[in-house]
Amino acid sequence: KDSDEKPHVIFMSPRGKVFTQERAKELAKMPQLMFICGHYEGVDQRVIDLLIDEEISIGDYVLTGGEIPACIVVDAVARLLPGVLSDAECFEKESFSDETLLEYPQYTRPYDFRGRTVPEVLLSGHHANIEKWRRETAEQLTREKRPDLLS
Ligand code: 4G1
Repeated sequence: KDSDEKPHVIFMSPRGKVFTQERAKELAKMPQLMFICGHYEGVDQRVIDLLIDEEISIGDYVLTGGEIPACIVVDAVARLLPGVLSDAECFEKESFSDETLLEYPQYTRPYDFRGRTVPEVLLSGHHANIEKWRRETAEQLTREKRPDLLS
């Protein structure tokens, strides 16, 4: 966007609050973002004190730098901006952007892979049944693997 707008300055740091989809949505509304990252060591404390608007972390593990965390934030924010996703991706985002659920399993060709076949309902052409199968499978998968997402 217009480069004359004051950027919201983000310092990527393990000291920050952990990045979430909620934060991504808020950042997507800002006219311009700027990322500051440490590498090997941190960043001069005066830069942190005087220049940054917020600190964000992507999680608790030791890294060599904040550049990859910044790329992760950029990726999550960019896909929320108009014109970034293709029509197909956009449709998928709308039709199943529950975001509180894991994604349902995907199948492509061939029909039979090492004896494992594609679920019949997906080949039926019955779109309401396909939708129902996807929702139910996504819910079951989320309950099994990430029950924390359901609360
Ligand atoms: C103490 C992880 C240090 C790391 C505790 C997530 C990690 C930036 C991130 C570190 C960084 C923990 C992040 C650590 C990051 C200076 C340069 C900081 C790299 C640096 C859990 C090294 N999300 N890590 N320190 O990794 O920048 O954003």
